Amino acid sequence: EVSPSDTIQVNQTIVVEEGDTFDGEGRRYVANPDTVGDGSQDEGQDPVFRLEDGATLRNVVLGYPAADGVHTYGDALVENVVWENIGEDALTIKDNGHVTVRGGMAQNGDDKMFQVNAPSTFEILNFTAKNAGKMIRQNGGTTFQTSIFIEGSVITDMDEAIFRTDSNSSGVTMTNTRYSNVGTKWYNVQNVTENGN
Ligand code: DGU
Ligand code: CA
Ligand code: CA
Ligand code: CA
Repeated sequence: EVSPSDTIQVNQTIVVEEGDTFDGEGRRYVANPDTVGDGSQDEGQDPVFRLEDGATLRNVVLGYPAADGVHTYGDALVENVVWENIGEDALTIKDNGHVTVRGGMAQNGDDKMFQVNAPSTFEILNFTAKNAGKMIRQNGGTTFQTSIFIEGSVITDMDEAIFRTDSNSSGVTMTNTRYSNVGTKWYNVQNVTENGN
């Protein structure tokens, strides 16, 4: 049985090893601000979770402070994960891979929600994204290719954009998604496909 008091303070990044699954069973995880990160806009905070290639993270609530959120190294599945208060950012693609975020919600980010720092396919399915600077940002000045797929999601209150990139080769396909108040929506994105939004 999981009760609302099940909040776990993380003193050191939790590493989900290659091919492994971490199931939080609905528990809330918060960063120790002194050792992991205080969830401010300071760069260089540690993530709460680090997902190695082929790892799955599911049924986790990331509470305040969420430090640098979740880092992925390769293929990853992030399922039914809720960010109650985004830290420096919510999730970063740190190494090449196919990353899927399915179900769950993220809200209240001062700047970025999802940060893409490596060539990737990034699928966001049945997700709720609320109140941030931008939902997805490919690392500024980078020209690698990332292919974004957003489907069956709800996106509200982005100051700047849903997706911002500086890469001419990156693109987004958004399908059956509801959105409002998302700024420029596609900020410098050269390849956009939309269906049923
Ligand atoms: O160029 O790489 O904000 O991963 C500066 C840095 C910066 C990253 C990014 C992130 O863009 O630290 O959080
Ligand atoms: Ca950052
Ligand atoms: Ca925050
Ligand atoms: Ca970051």
